[in-house]
Amino acid sequence: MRLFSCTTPLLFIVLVLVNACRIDRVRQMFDELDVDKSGSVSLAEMKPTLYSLGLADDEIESLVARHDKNRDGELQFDEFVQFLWAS
Ligand SMILES: [Ca+2]
Ligand SMILES: [Ca+2]
Repeated sequence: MRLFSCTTPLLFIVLVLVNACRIDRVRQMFDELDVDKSGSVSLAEMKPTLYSLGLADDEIESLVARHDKNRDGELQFDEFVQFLWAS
């Protein structure tokens, strides 16, 4: 029980740091995909990367449409995070 109470705050800090690192990596990936630096990732910007993962046009368009919550045809950062979590 003592061990649990001592390690819980440490475990919490580690989990926060791990998640922060992941968000940094996701942000870096998003910024690299956002070639025109518009603040969102278009289909054209995503396709080369997703083609390299073996996805076809219809699969890419379906995936993006499913996560494009504001229906502007592009993924903003929050939509991109949801897109990655679902993939
Ligand atoms: Ca863009
Ligand atoms: Ca959008």
